Amino acid sequence: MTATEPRTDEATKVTGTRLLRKEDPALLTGEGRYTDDLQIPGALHMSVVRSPFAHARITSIDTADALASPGVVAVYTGADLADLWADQMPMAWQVTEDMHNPPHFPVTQDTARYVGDAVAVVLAESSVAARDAVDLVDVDYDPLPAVVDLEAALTDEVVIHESAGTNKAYTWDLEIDEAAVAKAFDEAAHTVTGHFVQQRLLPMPMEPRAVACVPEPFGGGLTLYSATQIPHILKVMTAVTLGMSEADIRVVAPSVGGGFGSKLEVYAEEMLCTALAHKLRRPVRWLEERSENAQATIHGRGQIQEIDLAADADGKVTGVRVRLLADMGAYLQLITPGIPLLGSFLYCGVYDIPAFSFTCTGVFTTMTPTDAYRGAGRPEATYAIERGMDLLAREVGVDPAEIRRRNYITHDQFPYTAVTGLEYDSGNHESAAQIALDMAGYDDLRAEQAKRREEGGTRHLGIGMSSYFEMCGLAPSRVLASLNYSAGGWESATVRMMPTGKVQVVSGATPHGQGHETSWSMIVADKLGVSPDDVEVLHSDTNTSPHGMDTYGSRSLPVGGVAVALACDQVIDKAKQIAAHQMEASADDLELSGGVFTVRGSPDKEMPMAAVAFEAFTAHDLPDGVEPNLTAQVTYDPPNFSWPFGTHVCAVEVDEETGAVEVRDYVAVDDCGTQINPMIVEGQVHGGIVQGLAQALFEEAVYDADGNLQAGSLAEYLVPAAPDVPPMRLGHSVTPSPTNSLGVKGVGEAGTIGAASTVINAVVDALSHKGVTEMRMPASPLHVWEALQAARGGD
Ligand code: PCD
Repeated sequence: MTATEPRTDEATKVTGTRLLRKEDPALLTGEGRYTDDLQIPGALHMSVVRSPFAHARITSIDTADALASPGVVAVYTGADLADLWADQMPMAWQVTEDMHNPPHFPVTQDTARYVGDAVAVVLAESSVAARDAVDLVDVDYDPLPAVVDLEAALTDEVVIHESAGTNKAYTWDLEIDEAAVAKAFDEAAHTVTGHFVQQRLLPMPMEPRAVACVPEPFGGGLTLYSATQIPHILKVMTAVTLGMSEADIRVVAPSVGGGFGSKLEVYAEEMLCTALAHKLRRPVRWLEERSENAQATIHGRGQIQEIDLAADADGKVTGVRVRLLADMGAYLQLITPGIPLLGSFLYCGVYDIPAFSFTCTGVFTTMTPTDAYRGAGRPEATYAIERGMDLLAREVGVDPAEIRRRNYITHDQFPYTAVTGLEYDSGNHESAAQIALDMAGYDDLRAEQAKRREEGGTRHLGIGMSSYFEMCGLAPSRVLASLNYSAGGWESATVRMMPTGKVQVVSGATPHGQGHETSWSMIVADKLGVSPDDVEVLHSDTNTSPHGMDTYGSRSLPVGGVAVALACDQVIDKAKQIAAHQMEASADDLELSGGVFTVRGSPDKEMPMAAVAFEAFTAHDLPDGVEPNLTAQVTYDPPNFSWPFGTHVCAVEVDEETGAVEVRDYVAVDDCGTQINPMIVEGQVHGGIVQGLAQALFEEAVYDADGNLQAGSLAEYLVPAAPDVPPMRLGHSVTPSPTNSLGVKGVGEAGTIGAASTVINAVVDALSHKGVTEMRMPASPLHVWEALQAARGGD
C-alpha cells in the first residue's frame, strides 16, 4: 500500500492486527547492533576488581603487578578516582525526609559491602589483558561480619554504613485511617494472616550490561553507549555525577537484549567509562561477564511480607493490614527504596476493601543492591493479597473462586476510588475471571480433584487462580511528586510527515525488546493513512530524541504511544488547514479517511495527505499564518495510571514422593484495553508469565550466611528452559481505558504480576488435604518436601 492509496478505516485498519514486528528481521539475522558489537578504534577495555567478601575493610591495595602486566594502561583504586565525582551515585527516590542514602561511589573508597562491590578498575589495550590483570591487583581485606538476614540486620549489631549509624534505611507508612483498620479487625468474623518471603531474583537478560564511552573529536563532548532502558535519565544523571554540562554528553542505547527492569538503572560502570574516557581522552569500554551480571547487576524482589485480612461472616473483606521488610542490599540504586512503595497501592488487589494500612521498612544488608525487576513491587503485592484470599477462602469454607467473586470491585463501580486514594479507570473482573475459569474447565478440575482425593495416591492435582491489577503507565507527574520521586512521568513524541508522504516519528520511549517501532508505526498508519512500512521510528539517542522519560513500568504505550497519537492529531489539524486552503473549502467540512481529505458535499474534491505534505514543504501557497512543514511535537503527561487487569488459572500436579511440580495447564485472561498489536501483546504476556512462574518454581538468588551468592551462575540459578514452560492458553477481554484517546493500557508486566501467586495457590491447593497451608517460593522439590514434613508435624 502506498501513502496515497485511499483506504476505508475499518476494513484496512492496521491497529488490532497481528502485524509481524518490523524490528525482527534484523534481530533474527544477526544484524542487531548491540553495544559490544560497536567497532571502536583505539578503545581501552575496562575490567573491574570486585570484592570476594560480603563485608570487609580494605586495608591496602597494591597495583604494581597489575600495572606491569602486558597491555595494561592504568589501574585505579577508589581513592585514585575520588576527585572525578561531583556527587555520589544517583538515587532518585527520597521516600522519607529522614531516609538514609549513605555514600555510594562507582568504586568503593574504604569498605566493601557486598560480594562484587567494585574495589579497583583496570584499563588495558584488550579485554583479555584487562581481565588477566584483575587477578594481579593485590587487595588486603580485613573481613567484617556479613548481614544477610533482614530481622538480624535491624538489630544493628553490625552496622553496614557508619554514616547512617543503622541498617534501617527508612520506614514509610501509607497513612490512611488507622482507626478504621482497627475497627475492621475488632469487628471481624474472620481474620487470617499470611507470612510470605519474596526471594531475591536475578533479572538475567540475555544481553548482559555493556558500556562504551567515546570522546568525540574536535571538542564534541562524549558519546556514552550503554545497554540501558533509560538513555535520557542516564544523560542527566551522568552530568550531575560527573559535574559536567549536559550538553557535553550524548547517550545512545543501541539494540538492547532485554532489561526487565535491571537496566532501569544508572550503574557504576557507566560512570566509570565516561569519567575515564573524559580523563584520558580515549574511548573506554566494558562488557559484563555473566557471573558479574549475577553479582553486580541489581537483584529483584527481596521482601518479607506479613498481611492480615479481616472479613465479615460471608467472607467479605473489611480490612487489610500489611507490614513489609524490604531488602535494599548494600546501597541504594536509582529507585531501590521506591519499589515497595510502588507495590503498596496494590495490596488491596482487585477488591472493594474499605480499610487499609501499610508500613514498610527498608533494610540495608551486605548483598547486591535490589531495584526494579519486572513488575517492581506489584507482583509482590499481588502475591500477598492473592495468597491471602486463598487463606481466607479456606478459613470461611468457600471456594477460592467464590471468595473472590464476593469481593471484586464490580464493573459498575468504575471509575473506582480506592481506599489508597488512587482512581482505577475501568475494569471488569467478574467477567475476566469467568472467562478464565471457563477456559480452564474449573468445575471439571474440581470434580477431578475430589475424585482423585477419594481414590488416594501420591500425585495430587492442584488448582490455583489469581486476579490482578497492573497499575502501569507510570505515571501522572503530580502523583510521582506526592511520592517524592524526583522526575516526571510524561512522554514526548514528534511526528513529521516528510515531503514524499513518509512519516518520521521521534519517540522518547526506549524499547529494548517490546517492539515499539512496530506499535508506533501501526498507530501512525491508522491516524495518517499510510502504510506502517512508510513510518520510520527514531528513538534511544538523546541527540535525535532530546526529550524522553524512557521505558519501564509498562508506560511506553499508554504514555509514549498516546503521545504519538496526539502528535498525529496535531499534524492532521494542520494538514486540514492547508488542504482546506488548497481546495477552497472550509476546514470544518473536511474529512480524513484512509489518508485522503474529502469535502463534505463536494464529492469531486479530494486531496491526499501526502500532497498536503508536499505543499507544506514547498510552502508556495500556504494559508496566512501557517508555518511550513507538517510536524508536531507533543509532551503528554497522563491524567491517571492505566489499570490493566485479569485472572490467571492453572492446574498443577504435585508428586508427593519426589516433590516435583508439573504445571499441567495455564490459562491467562488479560485485559489491557485496546490492543494495538495482539501478537505483541501475547508475546508480552507469555514472557511475563514465564518470569512469574520462574519465581514460583525455579529461581532464587540464594546467599549463604557469609554473604556469598550461592546461585551466581546459570548452573545453579534455574532460569526456566523451553521444556520447563507449560502450555499457556491465553484469552482476553477489552475494557478500554477512558483516560486516553487510544483506550490502551500497558501489558508489559501483567503476566509476571499474575503468575507467581496463581502457581503457588495451585501448589498449596494440591497439598491442602495433607494439611499444607504455606509454600515457600520457589516450590522446588526441597521446599515441597519441607512443607509436607511441617504439615505432618515433623521437622
Ligand atoms: N501493547 C499493545 N497493546 C496494548 C498494550 C501494549 O500492542 N494494549 C504493546 C506495545 O505497543 C509495546 C508492548 O506491547 O510494543 C509493551 O507495551 P507496554 O505495556 O507499554 O510496556 P513498555 O513500557 O513498552 O515496556 C516495559 C515493560 C517492562 S516494565 C518490563 S520490566 C518488561 C516488559 O516491558 N521488559 C521487557 N517486556 C519486555 N519485553 C522484552 N522483550 N524485553 C524486556 O526487557 Mo520494568 O518497570 O522495566 O521492571
